[in-house]
Amino acid sequence: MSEVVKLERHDVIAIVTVDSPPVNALSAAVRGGIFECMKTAIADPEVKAIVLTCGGRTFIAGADITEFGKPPKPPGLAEVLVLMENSPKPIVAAIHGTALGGGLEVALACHYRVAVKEARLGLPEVKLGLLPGAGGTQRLPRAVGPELAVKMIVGGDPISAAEALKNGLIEEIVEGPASGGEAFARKLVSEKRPLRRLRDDDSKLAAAKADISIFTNAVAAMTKKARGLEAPFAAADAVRAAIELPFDEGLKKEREGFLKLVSSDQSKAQRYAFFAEREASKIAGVPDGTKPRKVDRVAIIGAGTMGGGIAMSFANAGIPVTLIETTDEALKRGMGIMQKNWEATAARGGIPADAPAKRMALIDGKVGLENVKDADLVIEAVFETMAVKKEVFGKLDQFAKPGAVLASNTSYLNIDEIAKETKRPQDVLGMHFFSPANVMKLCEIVRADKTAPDALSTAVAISRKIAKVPAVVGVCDGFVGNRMLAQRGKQSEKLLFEGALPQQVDAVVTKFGMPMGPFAMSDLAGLDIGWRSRKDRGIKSEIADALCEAGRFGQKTGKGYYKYEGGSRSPLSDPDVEKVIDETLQKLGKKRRTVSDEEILERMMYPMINEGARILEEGIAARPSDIDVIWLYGYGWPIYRGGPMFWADSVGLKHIADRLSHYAKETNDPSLEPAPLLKRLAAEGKTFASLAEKSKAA
Ligand code: 3H9
Repeated sequence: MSEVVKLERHDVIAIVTVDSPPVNALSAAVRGGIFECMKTAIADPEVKAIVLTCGGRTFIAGADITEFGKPPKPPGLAEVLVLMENSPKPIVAAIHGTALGGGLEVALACHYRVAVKEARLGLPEVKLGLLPGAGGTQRLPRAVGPELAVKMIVGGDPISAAEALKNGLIEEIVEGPASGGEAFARKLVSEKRPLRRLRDDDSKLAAAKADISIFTNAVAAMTKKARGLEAPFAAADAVRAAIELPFDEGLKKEREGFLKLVSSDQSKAQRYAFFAEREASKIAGVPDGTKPRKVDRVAIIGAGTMGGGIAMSFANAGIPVTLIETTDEALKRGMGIMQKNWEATAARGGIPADAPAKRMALIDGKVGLENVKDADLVIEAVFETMAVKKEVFGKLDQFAKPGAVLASNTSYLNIDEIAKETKRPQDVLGMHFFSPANVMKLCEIVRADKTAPDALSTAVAISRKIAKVPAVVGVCDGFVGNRMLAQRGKQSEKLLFEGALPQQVDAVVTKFGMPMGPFAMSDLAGLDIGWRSRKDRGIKSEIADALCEAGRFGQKTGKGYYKYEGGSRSPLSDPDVEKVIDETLQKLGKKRRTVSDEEILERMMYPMINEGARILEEGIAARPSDIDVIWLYGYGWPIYRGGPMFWADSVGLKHIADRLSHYAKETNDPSLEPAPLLKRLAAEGKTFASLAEKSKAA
């Protein structure tokens, strides 16, 4: 018996219950508790079978991630699992919630597994830059065959109890975990069923042993999107060892792989991102115990690209939506696009065949703003100009029910100003979704001057409910993400005037791990938008202007900074663009110089980090990790680099500050001078992470 693991005996059945909130992670205390309880139950002559189950909301959710990188404490998980697998009495894992990582590995070392129908089972270690390190890569292929094992281990996504049953990962679906586990254990005893040790059962490996392409094809399919990541490949190697080596040797290979990854920079960054994401949903400055308001129905204003994508996100989570447009025609168009999108996903097997109809049934299309009246949350996604937004919020004030949260999906406008159009500024905030809104995970939640704490926590809670990652930010032009991106945009444009080509800049940025470079991104967004806005404001950007004057508006015209052939979206370098650049520079009397890749990388990243420092100083973001979350989930920052502020710490703030000063002088751009916060941290030899430690201590 221990604080977190208890042993009870119901005549011949011993029940071992782990109860270590919040997620029963395998801390040293939990490992020790399981070890002692199992030893006692095995030694008890009255006990004929043992059930391992968990209290609280879930079965064991894995190793305790906070212990990684610290000196190991006994007993090791491997030692606990050897004791369990070698038990002469059958052990049944009874699963509810999520059996993940080390949690599923514990279950795999049991002789039998049962689960409730809502349970999910998986080995998500790759998402933390790791591989399963307690036998998962050796036992799971023996339980379900190498193809599904590769999908689960290299891909990292869990499977449902139904899929686990179909593939032999569990024996039965039960009603309640403890009662179902106990009933199953009694059946084992009365039927005198033999012990099933996965380590001794190679039957499901036979096909891949005869033809390794079964394994290699599965790996190729799962690593297609693993660019730059180490863990998926190392995890695949460990599964290969299950097929090619005896169990104990495979286990050794797995251990070596795990130890290498656990100390790698990539895994450190990915573990940081895991906690940063969770930290971001804790709102700084909101009193403990603030309860979110109830949200049973959402109204979305505007059925365009953003509004439609946001509506889909809510319907995907089963939340009813009133989708509002100004005309029947616009509404019909928006609804048609959503239906088509869902049908395409269903055709690819991404959602069940009946899901599109079910989700469409959750969306009630209406014409007229008065239809917001039943909504608990209203999200405005209309044209991005202040005048239009103000008009909409003025009307919302008349029609929305008291206490409804009123959100704007603006990507840069001032929410304080928008809130003034209502008599209830305490209910107004920003919810900035990213395009395509049904895919991108980030939601910047903009806290305005008068936003009430419970309105803010409603927006955070509902974002999590629709599987988005919320990050709370303050009011400023472009909020956190776009404000930082603007600094990169400024530099990328300047680099063209100095001698770099779009393809060179983009190659450096994508090699770093971003999904797209700034010029390919501009081509995707359309160059004409900026061109028109520059004309309105009387501003010039000679190269971009020349491209637009030549009808090169980006992907939509098949030409922009690149050319696109045969309707393809793949950018191809275009000598004509180089010509436009050369001619423009000649006109301006400028000479091209060779710009190194190193300079490009520094000028793409450091000014963004500098802006991040200003954002922290102004309190627009509460924590450096919130900025990282924004970049990870809104802009495709490579997860294995943790986020811009985390990455900056690894580069060294002094180096970054020095280089910024250098470029400020070299390019005659005082805006590149290091921000006071960056300067101070650099001078003190500190990191951005040190700020988070300080705010936690406060
Ligand atoms: C592993 O197992 C390696 C082995 O193969 C090898 C061993 C040798 N550890 O997400 P939530 C905290 S690697 C420590 O908000 P939900 C989390 O930080 C591990 N803490 O809840 C949060 O704390 P706070 C493989 C953990 O209901 C609180 O629990 N396993 C861990 O939305 C609630 O979390 C995984 O990768 C942990 N393992 O989702 C699973 N897990 O309240 C990781 C959670 O202070 N976990 N916490 O912010 C998850 O995916 C989700 O947490 C889960 C619950 C689905 C379980």
